[in-house]
Amino acid sequence: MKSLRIIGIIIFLCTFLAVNIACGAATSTPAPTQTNATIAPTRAATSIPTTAPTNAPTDVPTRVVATNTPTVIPSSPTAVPSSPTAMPQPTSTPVVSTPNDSFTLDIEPIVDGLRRPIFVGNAGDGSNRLFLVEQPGRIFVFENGKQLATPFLDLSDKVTTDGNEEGLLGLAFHPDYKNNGLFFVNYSRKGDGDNVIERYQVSSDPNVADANSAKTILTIPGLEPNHNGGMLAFGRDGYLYIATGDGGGAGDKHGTIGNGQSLNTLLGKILRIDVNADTYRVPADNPFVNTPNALPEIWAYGLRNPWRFSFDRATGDLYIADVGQSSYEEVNFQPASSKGGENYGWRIMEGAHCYNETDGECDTTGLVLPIAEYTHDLGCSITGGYVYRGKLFPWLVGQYIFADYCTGVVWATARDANGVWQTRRVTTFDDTISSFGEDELGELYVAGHKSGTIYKLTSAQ
Ligand SMILES: [Ca+2]
Repeated sequence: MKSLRIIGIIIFLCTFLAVNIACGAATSTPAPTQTNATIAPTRAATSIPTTAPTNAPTDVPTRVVATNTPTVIPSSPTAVPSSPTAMPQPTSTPVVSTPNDSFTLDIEPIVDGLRRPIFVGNAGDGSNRLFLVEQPGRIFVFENGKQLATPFLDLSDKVTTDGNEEGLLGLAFHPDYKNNGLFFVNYSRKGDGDNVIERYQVSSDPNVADANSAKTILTIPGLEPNHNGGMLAFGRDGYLYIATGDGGGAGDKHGTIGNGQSLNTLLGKILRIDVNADTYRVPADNPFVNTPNALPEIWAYGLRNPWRFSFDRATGDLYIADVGQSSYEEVNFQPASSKGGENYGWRIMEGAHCYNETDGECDTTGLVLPIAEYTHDLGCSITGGYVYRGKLFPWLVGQYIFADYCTGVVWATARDANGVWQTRRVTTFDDTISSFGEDELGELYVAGHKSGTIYKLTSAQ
């Protein structure tokens, strides 16, 4: 299971979720020691996997680089007070276990034969079914230990996969799905590559969605084929959170300050909207509702390609894994008490390091640094996971699990007794990890992108 892959393929794999120039960079410097958020490299670059995947991607982004700040036209949002459906509150006090180095994680395949799976989700309706998302556009139900033959939804005709990072990228079920049957998808649209957030409803068959129920909620210009973000998730406040990439290319060379730092574009952000109406609304307490020339949908900014984020189901804390440029992959944290508006730094910083230094200056005032980062000596593209709140592994409870797409290295992050974030490497998975997923009980799953396999997380001692 732990065989090695050729280092050359790392450069190739980088185009997925990461950046075109990200992975080949051999100039990464060792992580500095002044921040306790830094993960010290624990293995040399020479231990990067050395076995080539058999179906390496062939699609290369070809669209022209945009040189101007894009014009973003949201579908007539209005900042009005609203009454979102509240998520259930946690019933137990969150517990962070003490890391125990005698335990490690493993994965056990439960489904194979999928086409480039990129997400595993659940409907929160008490069925504990899993919903397996394929990048080319299909969603399958996994129930009672089996994948159902008929897709839950097939968006293949709408979704483009021209770019390696394009496709059906995100899925989230409405907090009241059990009663209203509504769910949301995020995909790259065929034709123009724009990112579309669309609402659907289940049919009279609980295992098949009504393909004709599509309602477009929000369209975000895709600019270039890479950096599309993709993640959708509902917070405990009942609002839909959306991850958007910085518009693509490399270095966020859009406009004068880049899209990540511009409050005038939806790109390079976490957005927060109220979808309890056919036309989405902007929550009145979004951080930039009253800021001139700022788009009110923005919840947090300064992000490059926050492919996967998640809420801790016990605390409501938000973890955002942001794919780096050439040197650093990072995990960002936002406590549940946050009022939003955090600037996570990109393109001023990459991880905890100055990136876009103009005339030798790097103004880091007000920027929120990551709680963990790793260099490209250890991988090429971060895949954010979840804070474990399941029952199978008491030793893992309260720890945030994430991985690297290229190397399969998996880490766990949590605060120690002094409140300092500590990150340790827990294992290495022999697959390209495109996403984690959570079932209704809080157990975790892993999507193997190239292999087409879904795994359940298991523990080994
Ligand atoms: Ca950052």
